[in-house]
Amino acid sequence: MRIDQHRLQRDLEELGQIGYVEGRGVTRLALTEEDLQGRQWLIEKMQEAGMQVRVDAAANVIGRLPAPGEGAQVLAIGSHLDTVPQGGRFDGALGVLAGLECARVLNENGVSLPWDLEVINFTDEEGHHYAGTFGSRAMVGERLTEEMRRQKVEGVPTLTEDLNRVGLDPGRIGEARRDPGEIRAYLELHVEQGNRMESGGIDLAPVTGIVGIYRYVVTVFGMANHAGTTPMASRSDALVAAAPVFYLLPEWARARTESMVATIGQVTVEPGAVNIIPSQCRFSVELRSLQSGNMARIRDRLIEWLDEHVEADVQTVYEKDGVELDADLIEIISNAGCAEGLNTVPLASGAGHDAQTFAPVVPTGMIFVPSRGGLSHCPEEYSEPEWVANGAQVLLRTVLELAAKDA
Ligand code: HGY
Ligand code: MN
Ligand code: MN
Repeated sequence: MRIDQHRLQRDLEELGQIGYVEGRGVTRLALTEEDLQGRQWLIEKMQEAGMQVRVDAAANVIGRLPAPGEGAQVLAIGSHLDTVPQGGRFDGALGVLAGLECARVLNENGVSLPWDLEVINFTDEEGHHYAGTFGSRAMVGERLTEEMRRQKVEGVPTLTEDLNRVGLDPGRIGEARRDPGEIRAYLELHVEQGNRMESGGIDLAPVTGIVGIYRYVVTVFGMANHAGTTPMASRSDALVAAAPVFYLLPEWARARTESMVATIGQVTVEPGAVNIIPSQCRFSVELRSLQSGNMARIRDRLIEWLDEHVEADVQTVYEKDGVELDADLIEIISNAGCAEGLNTVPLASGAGHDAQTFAPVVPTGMIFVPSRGGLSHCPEEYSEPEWVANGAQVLLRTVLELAAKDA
């Protein structure tokens, strides 16, 4: 049984046009007009494939191929259609569309599985509203009420506002929760978003673990004053006070281990006028490592430095620990890759994924295919049709292998 790689390619290209702007890649920020268009496109494709489709209380789009008989567990295949600003057309989309393709092929071949098969598009994986992986965390029952009210940055609605806007009742978010015992396994196909596979000639990677991600917003305070009449010696310039952190943080990360990374991706200055000395400098701090201890030590070192040198406030956005993925699924995916004649090497993920949410409560497996030049979260993000087809075919094989095991 083979996936239809041309149909999958057409889907990726068609979906890739939604939110696409020449030279600026694809932008489908969670629950914006473009994301809603992508969702509607997916719902129609799922219905064409004979799936029952519903939208849950967290706005997750769930397509279902029911098993014969009642009370079966669910095998869930998922990822996300939302993107980062000016992103690519593979991050997230590949996992959802490959799941859809598997459902089609299984349905077309009249395969009856021992569980319901669900294909899920999770809401706001990328953290447009706040912390990311929102839809999957709602599905495992994380308490999200407080987070849903938080505004990440000026101009971006809260999740509460956006869920209301799309006709959902944020007060019923708890209804998105699924009992982990109901889910046999969660599988996610994703582009690697790094260059180890292409440069290493690796065709297919079972993912062994996903990094932890610790995120903070730091605000350093100074005092606004006239940029022309205030002597340098009597300034309290918030940007100048914060500046050493922009150099020190990466140095601290470099000094730790290879897998430790630290990023300051957003910096804003207030009041933000050319002729006013900044009174506030607010910046994001993101730490990632497979070992949570690494992140905790850098977090503590940063707080210590801030306490010693400046007047500052540190807000914890979230602290997600690293996870290991299911050993049995790693083996099944490895065997499926080898059976397809692919150079199959297990790898850890430096990117976060919805799989990270499920791994602690449900057997979870992830499959990587190469990213050209290791590029992602940018318009240049690309994976060859052959790589895409390999990943989808291994995903299908993994489903069939699990079905044979559970029959
Ligand atoms: O940030 C990440 O690692 C993921 O792409 N959301
Ligand atoms: Mn991403
Ligand atoms: Mn992703």
